[in-house]
Amino acid sequence: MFGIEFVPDELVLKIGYMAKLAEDAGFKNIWITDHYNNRDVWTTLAVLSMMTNKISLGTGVTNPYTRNAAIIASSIASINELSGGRAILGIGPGDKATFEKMGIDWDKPLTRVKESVQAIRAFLSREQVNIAGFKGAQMAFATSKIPIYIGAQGPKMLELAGAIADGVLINASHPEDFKFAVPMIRQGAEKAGRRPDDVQVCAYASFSADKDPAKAVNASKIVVAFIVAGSPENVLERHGIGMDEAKTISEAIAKYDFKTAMAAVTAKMTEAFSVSGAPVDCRARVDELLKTGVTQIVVGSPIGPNKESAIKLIGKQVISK
Ligand code: F42
Repeated sequence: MFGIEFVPDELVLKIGYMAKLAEDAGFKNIWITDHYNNRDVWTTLAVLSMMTNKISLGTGVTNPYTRNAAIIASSIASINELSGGRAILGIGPGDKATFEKMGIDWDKPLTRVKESVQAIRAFLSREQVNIAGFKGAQMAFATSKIPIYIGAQGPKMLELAGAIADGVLINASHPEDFKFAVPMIRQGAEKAGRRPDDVQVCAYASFSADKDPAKAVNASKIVVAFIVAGSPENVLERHGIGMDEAKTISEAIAKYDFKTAMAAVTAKMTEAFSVSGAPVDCRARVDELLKTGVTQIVVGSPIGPNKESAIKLIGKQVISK
């Protein structure tokens, strides 16, 4: 199954137009990112609810620091009502870098995600909520069941997702990263007495497709540069990338010198941190990912050098293959 990520960094109506293209191209799920400096995720999902008919619509991902869990429950239930039962909640600990700029203290992220998911589930079942700091709060309207997916990278967060979530969204594009992550998710599920197969595993990948493979790879470079700059040492090591190479990129990004950052992105880096190339190359990588236990491929930024034509191309030559 294929999903697609949209970053609301352009007009919400434009995203609505691309969402409809994605639905017609055969994607089953749309994930909208949540960062304070882009358009609002809930406004975007409301518009998408009206502009699409059958595709599932999710936050990919919201967090319990910038949004209170009761408000998240109310918002996702509203989207579920508006879309005719198509809502999925994606929630994660949030983005450390943006929190620092907002003056938000990233206190106990694992615990916070765990308790928030439990509270949101209780809110959606219209229970009186007395956990996670709530004192008897309760929703005034009912909703049908909404799946909850957790955005996770770290071992403990992956295990938590296996224990309590309906699915996991993992920001990675290479099979080696899933060989590391999938056993942790399964272990979390088993420890919690669940069936590991009941937890969906989504590869939230940096994806770039074009008929011209060189153009596709080139379009992925800026996204790959940011991933390399933000990756922990053990992840870089897993892919044979040196700390010195990563440092050149992160120093250039810190100076907003994106030209230097992109020039320092090597073929090894695009191979490790993106699914990019001609449709046939992308399909080959998709098949490798599916073999590791991945159940949904999320086509993430940049999608391609030209988003609209890439959505159609992926529909015809990757999804339907
Ligand atoms: N973040 C956003 O803000 N917006 C988005 O739109 C977004 C999309 C997205 C999509 C997929 C995805 O996988 C991630 C995405 N993210 C997005 C990023 C996400 O919110 C997280 O930043 C990212 O997943 C990294 O989280 P992580 O899994 O690495 O978890 C962090 C918190 C971590 O350090 N985890 C550790 C681990 O091993 O998993 C555990 C930390 C721990 O145990 N902490 C203890 C606790 O209780 O929290 C406290 C320990 C102590 O000493 O205090």
